[in-house]
Amino acid sequence: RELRSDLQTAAQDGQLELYYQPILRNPDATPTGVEALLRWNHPTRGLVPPDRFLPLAEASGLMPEIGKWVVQKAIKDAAEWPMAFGVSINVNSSQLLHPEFAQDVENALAAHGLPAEKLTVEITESQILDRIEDTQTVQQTLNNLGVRFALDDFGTGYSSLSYLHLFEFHSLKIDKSFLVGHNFTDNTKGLLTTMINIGQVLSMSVVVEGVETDAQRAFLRHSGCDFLQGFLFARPLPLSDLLTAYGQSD
Ligand code: G
Ligand code: G
Ligand code: MN
Ligand code: NA
Repeated sequence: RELRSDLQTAAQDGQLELYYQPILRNPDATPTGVEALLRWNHPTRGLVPPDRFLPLAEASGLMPEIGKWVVQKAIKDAAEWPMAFGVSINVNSSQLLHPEFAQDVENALAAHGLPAEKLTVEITESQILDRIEDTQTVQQTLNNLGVRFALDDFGTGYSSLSYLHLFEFHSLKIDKSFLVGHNFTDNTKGLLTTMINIGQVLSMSVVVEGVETDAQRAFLRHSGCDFLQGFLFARPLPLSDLLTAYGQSD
């Protein structure tokens, strides 16, 4: 209703913002990149999370425009910041399958001079269920440029494993639900070990998301996972805070 019509002007009025959450190498926790996470600074409601407004954007046909803004802003920021950080963006199927998506990405990389290898596109299993061939085609086009793909929220989809040989993923992001919101049991550890092994066997970089405790970090140290992401290390940060925290060190 009201929120939906507000969204129309949000992009033009500069109300959308990208937050960046560091992704760190395991085990030394050196930050090597960030994930871009969309936020809406609503003039009266404050910060609206993407889970609230992305479904509205989708329903009202605003997703292509918002998605294009995300692509351009993330690539611009990554080209300009002084750190050697790559950037990951989240993309849903309507964005990925939009006829201009690959060209928009290529244009933005060229316009800002960001090497394609610095960009990772995160897609979830549920987002590639419907149109496998079309998705493969876009992925191929972008892979050829050097852009990387990550399978996001791994472990939560219907048939996780079939995607691993149908698509070319550079990295596997193990969903935070394996760590967040419950005890860190032997079963959880077994599941994590198994999923990490799948990524290793298939020569993918494995990222474990949702690392919140020292016990989890200690377990992951010898697990074979390549990268860590979670509140234990850093929350999603506005660009200015990211630069303050990491901009001097590199
Ligand atoms: O940042 P947070 O945990 O609130 O994000 C909630 C969900 O919104 C996550 O699943 C994340 O992937 C998704 N999301 C965040 N930013 C974007 C974006 O720019 N585009 C799309 N399509 N999804 C996003
Ligand atoms: O679906 P996707 O993996 O893109 O969603 C990423 C979301 O996970 C972000 O919105 C971010 O805020 C959230 N997130 C990142 N690290 C943690 C964490 O350690 N704990 C919790 N609860 N959420 C996290
Ligand atoms: Mn993600
Ligand atoms: Na995820």
